Amino acid sequence: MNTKRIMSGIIGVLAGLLVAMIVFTDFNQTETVSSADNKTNAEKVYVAPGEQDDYYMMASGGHSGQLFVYGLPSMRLIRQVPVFSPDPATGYGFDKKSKEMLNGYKWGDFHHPAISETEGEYDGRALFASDVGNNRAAYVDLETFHTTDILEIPNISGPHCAAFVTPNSEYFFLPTRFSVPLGDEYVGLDDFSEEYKGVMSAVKPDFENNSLEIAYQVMLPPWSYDLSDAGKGQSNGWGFLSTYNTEEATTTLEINASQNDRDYIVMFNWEQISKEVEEGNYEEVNGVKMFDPLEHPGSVYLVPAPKSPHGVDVTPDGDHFIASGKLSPTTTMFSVEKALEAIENEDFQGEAQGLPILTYESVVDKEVEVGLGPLHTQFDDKGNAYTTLFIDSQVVKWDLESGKVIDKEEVSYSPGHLTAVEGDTAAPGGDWLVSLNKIAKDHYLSVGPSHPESMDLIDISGETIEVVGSAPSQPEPHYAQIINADKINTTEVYDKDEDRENAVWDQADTRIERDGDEVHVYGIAMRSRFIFDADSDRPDTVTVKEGDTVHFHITNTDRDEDITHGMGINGYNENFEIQPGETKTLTIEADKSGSYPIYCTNFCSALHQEMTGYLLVEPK
Ligand code: RUQ
Ligand code: CUA
Repeated sequence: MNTKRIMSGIIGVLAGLLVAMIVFTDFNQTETVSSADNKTNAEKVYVAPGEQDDYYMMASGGHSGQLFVYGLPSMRLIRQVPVFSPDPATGYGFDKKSKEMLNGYKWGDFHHPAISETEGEYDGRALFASDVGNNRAAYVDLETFHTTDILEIPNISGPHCAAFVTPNSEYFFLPTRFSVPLGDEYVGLDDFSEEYKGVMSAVKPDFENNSLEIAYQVMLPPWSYDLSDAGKGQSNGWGFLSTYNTEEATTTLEINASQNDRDYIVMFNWEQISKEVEEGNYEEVNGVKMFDPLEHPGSVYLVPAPKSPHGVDVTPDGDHFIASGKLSPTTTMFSVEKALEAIENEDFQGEAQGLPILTYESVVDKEVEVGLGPLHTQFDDKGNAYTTLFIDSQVVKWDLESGKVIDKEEVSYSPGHLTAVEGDTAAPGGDWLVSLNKIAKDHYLSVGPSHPESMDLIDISGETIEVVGSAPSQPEPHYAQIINADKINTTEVYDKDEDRENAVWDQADTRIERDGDEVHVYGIAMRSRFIFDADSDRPDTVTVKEGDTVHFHITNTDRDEDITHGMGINGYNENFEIQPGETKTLTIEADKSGSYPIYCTNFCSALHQEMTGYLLVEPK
């Protein structure tokens, strides 16, 4: 944007404010009306320089593999947090720890973030992520906004349904979109229905160590599992998954997976399954405890749902679950109470792949005619639901009690998910909602044949709903969660006293040690120099021999907020950042001789440009 535009933008906003002040000033009573209802749209979303947003929006970055953190209501992009893919700016995937975590993977496909919960509400401790591309789960620590653990999960194939967390973060579940033969074996597609399985994993977070482990897996029929949600309130202990391709088609799914009028919502009792697994009711597959609901019946049931349901969402009170049939004009609300009753009375209309199907009429509460292409639903604090209509390019507000549509708002265009303030918890907010749109078309300045995705900010505080802001987003916001900013407590500087390998705090302790052809550099980065060996004439130079392996263990000894240093090695294709008080290790093979400048890549002081050194590699 050029200065002229910025100026005219600012003038526009100021003019808007002025008009608003005049319009909303009641001159008779000389009192300014300041209620939120009367604010102009510009005022509602304006966060002045230096002021902070009320909410964090944590948005999945789809096939970028990363997490995007926005502030709301300003929609400013605050941070990109690398999760499943390398990130050269921060050196994620370059330094030892993150390189080991990524384990050679070049990309990930991050679909649905899940913030950890306590008693059904976000607690701001961690965010869990799932990778549809390479079957992984990640732990993002919300104190540092760093990915602290990545778990590679065997036996699964595209955990799209994930992640969804249980109300007290006992587990999060990763059901899969694709089915594959159990145990990663080759089996031809002619044997699909018998030999392929859709496996769901239960992952247990460890909040002490910021890490993850697989608790067990559940073997499900060879269908595609699409979205899921955990029960709460009276449905606590249960999970709900949507399915498609219950036809078990193995080719041209576009046609073949849309034959049946009904697919299913899978209800599974995770509390019971966890107990059964504890009692030893499992088989081991690839080192993981695999639970088979056919061998141990009574924990998995099917609920018929209209044609190819996509989203399934549990209401804040936990009394209902809502399935949106992407190929039907309705969204269907089911009663948890009726479902539990049907299970109790064995009120089944049949079975599929050995699993009992509850009688539709016994479980359905109502079918709501929301519009075309309903995908996902969120909630507010006033008993309303909000559903995206992919085909109609709208968000619809409807009343949970009566099922009546209250308002519809156009969005640009083709919304997939939507996210309201804490809108999937037991205690939703009720002021903002963001529609995460798949197509932007003409919405922003053109950048060629492919455009960014778009997000529309919707004010839901009144009776009717209104788009009041918009921002482009990077590929691809599958889902996002909005959390109250005061629930996030970040660390500003890494703890100096924590027990940490290879940290050097005292300049006198900096040194370069050689062990055969392994060289260890115990160094410091500080404003505005590198110290690799304080005793040397040139403390900022590292001299090694061609063929050596060099380990740079660097501690950033600056303990002031936001003084991050980077260390790039010119011509060696390496760069990583070290945040205040942090220690990181970078290992390189010194396989080419020559003189290579080292420089700080993160602007850190007036003498940042002077923060340099050399890596000298003597020829063999
Ligand atoms: S899905 S657009 Cu990957 Cu979340 Cu519904
Ligand atoms: Cu350190 Cu720039």
